[in-house]
Amino acid sequence: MESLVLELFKVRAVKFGSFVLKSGISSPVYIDLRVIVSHPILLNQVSELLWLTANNAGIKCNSVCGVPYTALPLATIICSSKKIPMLIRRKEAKDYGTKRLVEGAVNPGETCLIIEDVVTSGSSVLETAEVLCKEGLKVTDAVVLLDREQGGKAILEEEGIRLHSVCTLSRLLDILQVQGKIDSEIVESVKTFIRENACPPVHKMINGSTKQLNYQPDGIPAKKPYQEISYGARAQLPEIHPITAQLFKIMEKKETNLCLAADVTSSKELLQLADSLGSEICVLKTHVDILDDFSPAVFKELKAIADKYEFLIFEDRKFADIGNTVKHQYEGGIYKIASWSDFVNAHVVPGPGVVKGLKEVGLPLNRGCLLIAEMSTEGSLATGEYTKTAVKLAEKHSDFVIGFISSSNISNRLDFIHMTPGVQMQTGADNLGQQYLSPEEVIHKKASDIIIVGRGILTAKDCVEAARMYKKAGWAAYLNRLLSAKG
Ligand code: S5P
Repeated sequence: MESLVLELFKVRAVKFGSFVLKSGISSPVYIDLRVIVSHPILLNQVSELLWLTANNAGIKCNSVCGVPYTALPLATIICSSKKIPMLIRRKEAKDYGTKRLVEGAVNPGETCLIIEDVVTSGSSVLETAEVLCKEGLKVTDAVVLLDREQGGKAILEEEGIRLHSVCTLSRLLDILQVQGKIDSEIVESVKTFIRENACPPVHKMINGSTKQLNYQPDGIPAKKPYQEISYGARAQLPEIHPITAQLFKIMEKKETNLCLAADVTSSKELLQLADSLGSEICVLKTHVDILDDFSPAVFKELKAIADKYEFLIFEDRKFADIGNTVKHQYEGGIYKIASWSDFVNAHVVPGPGVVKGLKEVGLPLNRGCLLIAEMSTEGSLATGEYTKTAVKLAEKHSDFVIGFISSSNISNRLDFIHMTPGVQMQTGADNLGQQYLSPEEVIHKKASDIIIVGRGILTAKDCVEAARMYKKAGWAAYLNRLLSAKG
């Protein structure tokens, strides 16, 4: 056990320090066992220990299923070396074909053992058990490499699943302290964190009705309020999307949270604007279909200007069709948006299909997408449940969705970015339903991250001067927000 723990520490699968989790909570320990796939000896050792733990507990099973994704290779090694049939749980059913949620030979009535890397609240094990049970399988036991001792064992027990762990977090801390890798102060801070963040019991019946789930998807209960940290710190969040990380870094470096809505109809004007306002902005938003003289060369040039001044390009295409159609609209046609736009946006009115379609094109290109959760216009229907559904959809697809178009902060997840249109110094409205709030209101009061400004800059006598003013106002509002958060 000691050698295993030391090895996990050495490969940085367990880290100590200050880590802001997606939920906004600051944790003194960070466990990421995904890294072990790069260490084949360790991978085999972990698989062997998981199996040994199952044997010592006298578990009998007909098949083994690893909780996706980290435990998949572990289950594969166990099944291959011990000659046991494996089952693979899909995270999402395929859109076509068999639509199966479990791959492999499912024989109803048989018992399947679940393998997991880390258990916090037990929610991932429960989700997998739920899917297996729906297929008629029995799940009585789960084996985990590391139990964080935050209540997962008791929660699973309540659902009739015994949890066996190779190692617990307190054992791991003891070993590392004895071996001189961490001091007593770290041990105490981690133990306090674990105590204070124990998960409340879950009332979810895997074989029957579902009562209310009162834990967060990442297993950390949302006890503590939203934590305010800088754009720069958010760029460093674990598992943040590369586009969001890049954007936060640009914002911090250039001290700007201004996105220019470059709503002009000539390419020449677009390029001139990009060149003269490039140093004031973090994002340039386009509506490619309002250009009278579009040509692919223009966007090559725009990309070069974006690189020169360090800003991202956001095509405000507002996709809103079935997955198959938006895929073509994003990738093809005359505009070939995916080839030049760092991120795009989509309405959620068609449901998850629109995100899945865009993702098929955008994910391999490392692009991102904002979901339109609220709109700035009078009488907008994007409110209440609609907005909440957009947030849930974003959480489910956070490998591609980077945040929201919204009038305020609608998700506590610090890795999501909020961009707000309808911003002018002079609050009010235009004659077509657009409504305006001030940068201070949007960034400080409503805790959004980026102001999107079009006519406030474009119709000014001096666009550069106006952009500087909005940049300054947006940044001052952000500093005010950080200050108020400090108390
Ligand atoms: O709800 C919205 C969403 C967007 S993306 N309201 C908006 O106004 N927008 C866009 O923001 C709109 O398409 C336009 O490009 C920009 C606002 O422009 P302005 O001239 O009113 O500042």
